[in-house]
Amino acid sequence: SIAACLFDLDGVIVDTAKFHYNAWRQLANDLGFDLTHAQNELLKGISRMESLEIILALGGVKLSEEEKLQRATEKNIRYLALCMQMTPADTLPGVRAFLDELKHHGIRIGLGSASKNAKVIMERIDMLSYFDTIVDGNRTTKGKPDPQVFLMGAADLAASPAQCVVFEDAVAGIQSAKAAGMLAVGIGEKAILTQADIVIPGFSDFHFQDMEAAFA
Ligand code: B16
Ligand code: MG
Repeated sequence: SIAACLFDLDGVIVDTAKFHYNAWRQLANDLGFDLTHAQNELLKGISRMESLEIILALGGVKLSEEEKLQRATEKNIRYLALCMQMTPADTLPGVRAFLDELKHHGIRIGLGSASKNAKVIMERIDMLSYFDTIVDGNRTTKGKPDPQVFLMGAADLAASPAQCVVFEDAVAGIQSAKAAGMLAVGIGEKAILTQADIVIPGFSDFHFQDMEAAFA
């Protein structure tokens, strides 16, 4: 039976992807090229420095290690400024109600995010109190699709991988969950999240009973 649920942050609990895109696009523009929406899709769930490498490769730009750090810091300052405009109302539809249902059924709740900004964002949208553990980019040494982030979450919650359900919007995140031996719910489109056990468009029409039925 299901003992714990592990949630990705960006694209599952809150839509910070649009802020990442804004800030990465500004960085690309500063370097003389543009970043398309489709290119931005490649960055979902990928760590900050890995994302920067992908963007620089797309633009055919080479930077020194020092300049990479400088640009990544600038990007993060811009990103955080955009995030600070958020309020609890920016939590994605149905998320709070679903977490309430999990609590009611005694399911333990964890966050598994690649972001180093996870805590400050969760604070901003008033979500910290729901979570029994937070695994973020400050704790992990291997990014998604490596299973580390979700295995750490399961260990924190004293749940075996097979008892965990992961909610993820990124291909790399679904791969991470499956590599961890967990059940994976994709948030988004079936055609993209092909390795997920089930795919739902969001939490508006998804309840504890639906999860139980899917994994009975
Ligand atoms: P930061 P998630 C990921 O968050 C984002 O999807 C990804 O676009 C971002 O580059 C990564 O966090 C690192 O974020 O720059 O804030 O450390 O989807 O794993 O919650
Ligand atoms: Mg995500």
